Amino acid sequence: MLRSDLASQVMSRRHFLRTTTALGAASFFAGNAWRASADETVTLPFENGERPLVQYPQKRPLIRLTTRPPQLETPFAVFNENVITPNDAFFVRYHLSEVPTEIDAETFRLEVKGRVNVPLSWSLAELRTKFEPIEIVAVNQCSGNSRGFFQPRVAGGQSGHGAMGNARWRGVRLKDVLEKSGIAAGARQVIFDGLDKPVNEKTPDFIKALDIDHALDGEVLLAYEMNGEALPMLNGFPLRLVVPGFYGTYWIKHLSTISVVDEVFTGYWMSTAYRVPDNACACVEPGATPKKTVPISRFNVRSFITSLSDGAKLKLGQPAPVKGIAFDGGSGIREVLFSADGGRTWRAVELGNDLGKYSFREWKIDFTPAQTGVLELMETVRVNVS
Ligand SMILES: Nc1nc2c(c(=O)[nH]1)N[C@H]1C(S)=C(S)[C@@H](COP(=O)(O)O)O[C@H]1N2
Ligand SMILES: [Mo]
Repeated sequence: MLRSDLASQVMSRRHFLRTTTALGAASFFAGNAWRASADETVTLPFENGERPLVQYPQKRPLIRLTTRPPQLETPFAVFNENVITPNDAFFVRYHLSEVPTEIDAETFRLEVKGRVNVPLSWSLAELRTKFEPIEIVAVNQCSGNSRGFFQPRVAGGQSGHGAMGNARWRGVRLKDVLEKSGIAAGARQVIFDGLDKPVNEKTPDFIKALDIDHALDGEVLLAYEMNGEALPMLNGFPLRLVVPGFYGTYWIKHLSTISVVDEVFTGYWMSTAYRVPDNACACVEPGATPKKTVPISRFNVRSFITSLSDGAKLKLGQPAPVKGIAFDGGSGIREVLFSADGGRTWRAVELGNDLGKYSFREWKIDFTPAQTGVLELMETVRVNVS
């Protein structure tokens, strides 16, 4: 193996699916376990996983985790249907219960203030016409995605794998907007606030910060469109931050105020919540507590089998092509390997269209069960060397 190959071996945590092969049994595909039953509930495959399936404005029925604030999860079968997650199926996550339900796009303004030479405010029309429009396909994933599967269980929203989505975002560069104001000396971070509010004054407002260099890297967008349409209200209408490769917590919705500050911002949602172990894998042994933490940042590499659900029954000798998705924090997917025998043998999958290093990358592989019994399907991912 080449040295560069070794350096690129960032493997995802292996993802297991246990599948049974039986002679003559029926096949179940595409996330059957996640479908709504007649009484409008779905049961996610972990303890206390029963959830109502509820329809909100501009959304198809989604899996509801909480009511106030609304937290909705995408039914997993959606990820098998299209590499781009449709707007009406895209997950919804809020922290504060005063969520805007109506915003006048004509009078809306984005304010830019703090350590800038000229504080400015922009209408949506100005953002659309006075700046170069940029498009990027990028995954938005909540850091709590898949938490329901954690062993041991941990506190927080018990999501299945549906607190993620991949969309084509259109907007303007944060850099371009900041540069119109001019960054003043001593700037260290940029903080972002949206129009949603806490109901109780003791709850800290949801404000997030990025380092000044990150804010000026040209990749962070102020997005006004998602998949060719205005953002759905629940996904941040009329303007949201898009931070490619970074967890969704930074993707501030209904973004209304940008402030440049000369210190490291210490608000609750940066200094207490959304912190991860300060090491290369952002991980500790299950059940252990990290000694030192840092604000969460880029996605860890992940992959999913989307065409089969856990416990699916396959027919001996009958082709059951396996399909999935992989993504990471921006290195890009180089190779996905698939095993149908619990990791004893591996085959490289066929990667789908490359929609950019921040997008879901589809993959597929032919597979025909050749023996009866329980099969352990696994994938592992190699990302590009940066
Ligand atoms: N204004 C505002 N923006 C927010 C949040 C919030 O509570 N308020 N939550 C963040 C978190 S933690 C996530 S995971 C993403 C979810 O984006 P979505 O609701 O569009 O799927 O929004 C982010 N932006
Ligand atoms: Mo999140």
